[in-house]
Amino acid sequence: MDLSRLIKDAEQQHRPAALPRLKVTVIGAGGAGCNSIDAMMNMGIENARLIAVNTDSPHLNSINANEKILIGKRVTKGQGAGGDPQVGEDSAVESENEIKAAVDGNDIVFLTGGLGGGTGTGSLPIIADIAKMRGAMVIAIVSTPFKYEGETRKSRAADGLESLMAMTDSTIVLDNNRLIELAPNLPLDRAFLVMDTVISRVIKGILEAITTPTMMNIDFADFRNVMKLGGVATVLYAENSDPVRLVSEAVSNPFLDVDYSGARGALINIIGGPKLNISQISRISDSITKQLDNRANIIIGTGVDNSLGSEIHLLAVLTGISRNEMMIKSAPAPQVKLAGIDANGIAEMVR
Ligand SMILES: Nc1nc2c(ncn2[C@@H]2O[C@H](COP(=O)(O)OP(=O)(O)OP(=O)(O)O)[C@@H](O)[C@H]2O)c(=O)[nH]1
Ligand SMILES: [Mg+2]
Repeated sequence: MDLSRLIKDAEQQHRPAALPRLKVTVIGAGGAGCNSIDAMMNMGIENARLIAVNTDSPHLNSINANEKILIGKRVTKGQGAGGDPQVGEDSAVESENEIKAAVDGNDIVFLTGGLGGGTGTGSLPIIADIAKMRGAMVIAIVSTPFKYEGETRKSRAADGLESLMAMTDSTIVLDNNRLIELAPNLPLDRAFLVMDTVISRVIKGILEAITTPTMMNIDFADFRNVMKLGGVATVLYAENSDPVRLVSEAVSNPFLDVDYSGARGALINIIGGPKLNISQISRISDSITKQLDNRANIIIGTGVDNSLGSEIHLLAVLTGISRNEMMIKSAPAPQVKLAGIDANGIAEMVR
């Protein structure tokens, strides 16, 4: 059968479906969260309002955001939470009204921050609670500290993660330690920048998947189902022009050391240049879904970005991973040096 006529007609008739306009806000809390907001402002994220929240007034002044909220003015006097999550929590409670105003009327609120300090760790669960109470779907994307940062930060981060997971629809965890394995020679400031960029891309990728009319849109209701599975979520990400390499790069580099084959949901977003075709898309998505539980709820969104040429970007958010998988796979501290700085030096720098 000659399909050329049919394809020509179809191309002429192709109209991207009109999507309901979603109101989306991204809130970054604490030093790391505010730096990620700054990275998103640089990257340019459409369809979302970017808000920076901190107890640390000089840091808040130094970054770029659509809106800034200095929380806990009475509690911290603009001087930070000093690593105490209770102070972060009290600060969010003190500034409840400003937070309410920021999240009001939103369909989705993304929250981001680095767990292990005072402000982000303590305030994020409160902000999540406020956003949920006001009807938003709440997705957190947080990093967990480098092992070098010490046990205290690690246990603060673990407690913070528990509280946060109780308040969100989905909590995507990216482990800073994975950066050491992926790029062992990165200096610390660059490693944080990489993490800020990954966090920005994940949010941008999810947003594009649900708000930009493309070839295969992700329906908001489907998206909600995949994101509401509870447990832990993490991310596979790769950029390559060769589909086979793209997949192998992505599946070998999860941003959390978990056995993700038990993931009960996945949102797969594939963006390519104008030549991205159906057979490439189906090969890529099949290779990813093969790695997952066959009962997993999988949604696939694709899009064309003319600036990409032959490059393909693959983002997979894997949701509903049980916490047991996280404990089992938790690896011992890798014994590597970051750009000639020893472990104590890094712990010092981060403090
Ligand atoms: N992605 C990213 N992570 C960072 C950055 N700076 C620190 N972190 C990580 O985030 C954790 C929390 O640090 P901060 O965000 O500085 O802490 P905070 O929430 O501001 O808390 P206080 O300063 O105690 O009020 C650290 O333990 C690091 O693992 C950054 O610039 N980007
Ligand atoms: Mg701080």
